[in-house]
Amino acid sequence: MKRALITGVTGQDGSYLSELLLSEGYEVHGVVRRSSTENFERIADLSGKIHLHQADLLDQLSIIDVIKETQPDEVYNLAAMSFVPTSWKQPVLTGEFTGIGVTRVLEAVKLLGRDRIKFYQASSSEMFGKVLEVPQTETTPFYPRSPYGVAKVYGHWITVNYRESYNMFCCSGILFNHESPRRGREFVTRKVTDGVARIKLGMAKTLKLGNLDSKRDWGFAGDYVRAMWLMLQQDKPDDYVVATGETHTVKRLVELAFDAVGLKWDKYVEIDSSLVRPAEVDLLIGDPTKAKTKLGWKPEVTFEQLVEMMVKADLARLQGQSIPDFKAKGI
Ligand code: NAP
Ligand code: F7E
Repeated sequence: MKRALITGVTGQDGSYLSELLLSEGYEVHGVVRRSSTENFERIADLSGKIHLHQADLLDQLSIIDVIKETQPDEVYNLAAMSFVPTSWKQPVLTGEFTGIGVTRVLEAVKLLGRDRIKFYQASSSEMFGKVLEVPQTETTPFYPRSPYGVAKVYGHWITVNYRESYNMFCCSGILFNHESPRRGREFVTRKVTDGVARIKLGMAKTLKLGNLDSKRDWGFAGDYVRAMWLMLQQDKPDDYVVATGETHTVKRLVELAFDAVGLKWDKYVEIDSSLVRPAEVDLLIGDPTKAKTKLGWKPEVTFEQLVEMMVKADLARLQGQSIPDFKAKGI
């Protein structure tokens, strides 16, 4: 039985990846950080099926201890401060978690299993920022536009560097935006689907948003964790762009979400200039050709299906119904 260790197991991707690995017969271990209240909502269904360990990406020894204790075959480094606006408010902390934190995990892997443990780093399309090429591929130069993007560029290159310096099996997945009913409510897709459901149910009157013109390449998180796993099943480590190859504006997202409940978006949406970012990433669109040809990966859920799935899940949750089971195919 293979053993996997996931940092960031309580996050959106950590929960989907845990389900995938369990279905593939893995023993799954997850890193959780200590807090005064437990934040295990997304992995509540996995209680008793996965093993949780306290550690923190800020604390080198805790990462070494958890790898020593769990002896994983594969380490998925998903933990990060992942909300872009917060990275302008807490740039130093973001650098520590999202950037240097990667080195801490890599150092622990190097110390305890450099020839044996495969490593996945959760890199991001935010590294492309003010894009220098459209669509973006594995060879597109980076031009990050937020402290988060800058920290992810560091995480990407340190992963490549450990692969080249120590011949370690290290992969960087450059993932474009991926969403689901488990997405944090501050991210725009979930903010919109939750807001639309509240308006439909008479629990809110308006929805405040920032830049409606920015464009993103949005996919379904359940599809994207499969790409992470596939990267570590190859003979050689490499880096891959994971995206749908389609881009949509925030405005289109809003239209689709309101359409799903039969309402007209322009009656409810208000622009709040405080939500516009100091520097924006205007046009993200990824070219997933390498992931398609080398990993045999492709997205299964379309943008329209994703928005409808998220609106339905938020309506069900707010009405106290059980949330439909939106697991990815094969999970
Ligand atoms: P998420 O829902 O925000 O989850 C982040 C996880 O990191 C949470 O489990 C969080 O724990 C944990 N964490 C944060 N700081 C930590 C620390 N100091 N020590 C240990 N754990 C810590 O993010 P996600 O959407 O699942 O994304 C997973 C990864 O992929 C992140 O690295 C993100 O930057 C990257 N990424 C995401 C996307 C996307 O569109 N979703 C795209 C590209 C890359 P708590 O629950 O305790 O807060
Ligand atoms: O913003 C615009 C906003 O916060 C998307 C993270 O997972 O994906 C995510 O980062 C767009 C931006 O995600 C609001 O200006 C308009 O252009 O959902 P978001 P993000 O910043 O793209 C990348 C790939 C990651 O790696 C990150 O970890 O939507 N937008 N109005 C808004 N965004 C938010 N959050 N809230 C608004 O009201």
